Amino acid sequence: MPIEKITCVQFDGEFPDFCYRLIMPDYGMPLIGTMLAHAGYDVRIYLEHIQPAEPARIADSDLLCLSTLNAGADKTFRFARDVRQRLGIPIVIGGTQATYFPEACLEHCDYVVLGEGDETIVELVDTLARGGDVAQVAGIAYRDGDRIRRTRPRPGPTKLDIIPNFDLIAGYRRLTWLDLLVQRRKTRLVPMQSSRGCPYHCTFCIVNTMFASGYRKRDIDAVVRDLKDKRRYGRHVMFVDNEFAAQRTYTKRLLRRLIDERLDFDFGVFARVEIAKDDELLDLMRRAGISYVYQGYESVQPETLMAYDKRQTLEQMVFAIEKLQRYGFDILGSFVLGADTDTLETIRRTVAFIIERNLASAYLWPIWGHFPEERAGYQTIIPWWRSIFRGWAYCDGHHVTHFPRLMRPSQLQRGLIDAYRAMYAPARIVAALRRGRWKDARWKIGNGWVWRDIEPGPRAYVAFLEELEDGLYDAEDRLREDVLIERVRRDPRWAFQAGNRAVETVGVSPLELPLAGKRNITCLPPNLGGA
Ligand code: B12
Ligand code: SF4
Repeated sequence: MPIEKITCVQFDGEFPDFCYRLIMPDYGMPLIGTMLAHAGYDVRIYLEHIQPAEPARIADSDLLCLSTLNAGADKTFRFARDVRQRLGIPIVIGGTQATYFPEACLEHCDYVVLGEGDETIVELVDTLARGGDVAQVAGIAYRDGDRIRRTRPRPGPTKLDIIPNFDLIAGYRRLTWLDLLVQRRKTRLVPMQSSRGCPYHCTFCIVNTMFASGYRKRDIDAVVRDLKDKRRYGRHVMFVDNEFAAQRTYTKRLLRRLIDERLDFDFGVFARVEIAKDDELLDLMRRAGISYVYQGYESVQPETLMAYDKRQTLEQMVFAIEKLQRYGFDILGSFVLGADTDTLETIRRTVAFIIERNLASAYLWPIWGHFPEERAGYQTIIPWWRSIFRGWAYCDGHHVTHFPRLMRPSQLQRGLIDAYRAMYAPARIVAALRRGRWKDARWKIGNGWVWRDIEPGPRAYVAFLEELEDGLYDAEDRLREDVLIERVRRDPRWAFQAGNRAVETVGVSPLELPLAGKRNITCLPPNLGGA
């Protein structure tokens, strides 16, 4: 089929999230668009929060490429359904949602690109354009009659040299303070990448299955060229690397180069607590312009840290916080709550820790348990019969989507709401100002503002959770799992059923997956076997 014009579209989640008042293109979609543009196609990219897709361009396209996280999936599917029905344009979906739930996507599109799509997308589109055999394209899934076929996996790229062209993004430009004010935006950030993947294997994190080819660094010249290219969009840059300093010798070389280049950026990075042991690294980070560090602390409870296989201790966390604060970094702490070892007391202790340690900001995520995460066998961190699935829109990191073992879902949900309120309370802002930490105060004001937009969703959801959990917990708020399993057997309506590649664990070849809905399970509970 002739392919000339390709339109790439990415929707936001259905509910407000922490990007709600942010202008920040994702790194993935523009990269995919750029690969296609380099291959000679006419590409336009629409990111919903920057500029919604223009109907005339959509109607004039030969192919649509969509990218979505879980939270935007329903919206993406509605759009894809509409385009298919009215215009019949072929559609490819890629990104996190597509990688883990290809069956769900293939109900609304023609091809799914699994995992890192940099090389796959060009090969797929070229193959379609010349009428070739898509079965030969590694790293995709597609419908073949009433079956879904996956082609052989494709390793992620080893060279990450391409500079994404942000000019392909409709309406994207450098914003002035006046623009931000008019659009009621908190700030704008430019994304950058210096590495992909992570050498660790935390059980709640998707990195090892999403970027399955392991930790890879980008050529330093490419990073510098990319930064110079992006300077025209602003000076606030976030490195989207999963772990910025996983190989410290490389990171130090990169930082020295950034210092030499005098690029005048303000950077933020994601980095583990180990960086605190290395003063030379911290000094270079400061001198290169890194002003804030997002650290995954995950839990203040040692058993939970062990269960997450985080490979860090509470003592290391405290050491890192003290050291990073001494160096003048703002710390954004991230915590994952609702593990089988967590109780209501864990939430209280987490909030106390955040306040006591004066973190500039913190993010509390309820476990999202439906990814097939475990290295061997793709087991989910939370078994499917303990999942709560009301729709993709709720899988956004703010709604509780599982039955915790030692507290009710509604208690966890309320605990999270109260925690955010406590963290961003006016008293905390005043306390930061009294300590002379203006930037700390600014984080709290900004995130407190966004939290006010986010809160109504999770708050309204509490009533749904209360109804759902009725009868499933004992007097001490412990989950009665046998009762839950019995109920799921009778009425699986709210249990997550869109499982896919974890079906491998029950012996179905991923190349011969039945269509979603027929045998869609993520793993088998011991006493549901064969049901
Ligand atoms: C950096 C980051 C952020 C930053 C920057 C976000 C941004 N706008 O860029 C911040 C901190 C602001 C953020 C915010 C949020 N994030 Co975030 N974030 C990440 C992180 C660490 C890296 C993302 C990244 O840029 N990777 C690098 C690029 C190159 O990879 P990529 O985007 O996946 O793209 C590749 C492939 O997916 C594929 N691909 C992607 N799209 C397409 C499209 C087509 C057609 C094709 C063929 C291929 C393809 O090819 C690309 C190149 O290989 C990921 C974790 C991860 N995935 O590793 C979480 C992650 C994406 N975030 C997550 C979440 C939940 C959020 C929030 C919703 C949290 C909240 N409630 O506020 C918000 C909102 C995000 C939004 N609206 O975009 C979740 C998503 C879960 C899910 N499956 O949906 C992740 C996976 C973390 C997690 N919990 O495990 N995030
Ligand atoms: S949580 Fe952080 S350290 Fe753990 S695997 Fe994910 S990116 Fe790596």
